[in-house]
Amino acid sequence: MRVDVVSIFPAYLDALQLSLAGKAQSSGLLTIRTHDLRDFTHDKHRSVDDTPYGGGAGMVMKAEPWGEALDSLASEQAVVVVPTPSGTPFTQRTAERLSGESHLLFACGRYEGIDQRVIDEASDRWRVEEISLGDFVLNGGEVAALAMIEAIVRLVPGFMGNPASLVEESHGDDGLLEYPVYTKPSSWRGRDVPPVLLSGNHAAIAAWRREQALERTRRRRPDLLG
Ligand code: 6GU
Repeated sequence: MRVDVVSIFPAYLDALQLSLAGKAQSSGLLTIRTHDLRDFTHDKHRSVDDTPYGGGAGMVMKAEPWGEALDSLASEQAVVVVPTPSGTPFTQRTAERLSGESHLLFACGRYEGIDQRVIDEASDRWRVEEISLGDFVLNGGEVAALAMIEAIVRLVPGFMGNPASLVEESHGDDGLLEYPVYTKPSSWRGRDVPPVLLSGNHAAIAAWRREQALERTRRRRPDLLG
């Protein structure tokens, strides 16, 4: 999989070169490249934003540098992902779907947004998805892109050292939150690990975990139970 990220703050994405994606990149499974939007400007001040037509607060990202960046970086198979709080919600299903793509291009704008014509023209040429991380506002798309890329690339076959750890996790196929987990010592500061986990009774352990997952989901995320 190839991942390109365009931003005026490409250093936000440096974390992608750490252990996680770093290893998958050396093995050739994944290529992540970051790009500075200002490298696609031609004026002396390398300007990327301007005041909004119609008035209002803040600045809007200019169409020209974005147009050149996409022309230069988007392959025919690319999915252009635009992180924005006005996008459709990012879920584990989104991550699963995008993990099957060969080329993702993240266009990170500031929160007032990118000139709509960039999105409209890109939609005529590539698959474009405007995606939100949730109902809160970040200063720009970079942190959102970082989170989405991590959620996506860990699902690329061969990426995880131990694929079994993908099987039972929150937001997996059973639609429940993850059950609580424990490790040694069996007693710590007067708190004991639930005895069933030490029983060796695998059916009882599975039943206990399912009940814990259900109870946790009922309390924290009743919306998931429908
Ligand atoms: Cl994807 N972008 C920004 N700027 N803010 C957000 C977001 C995305 N998701 C939640 N808040």
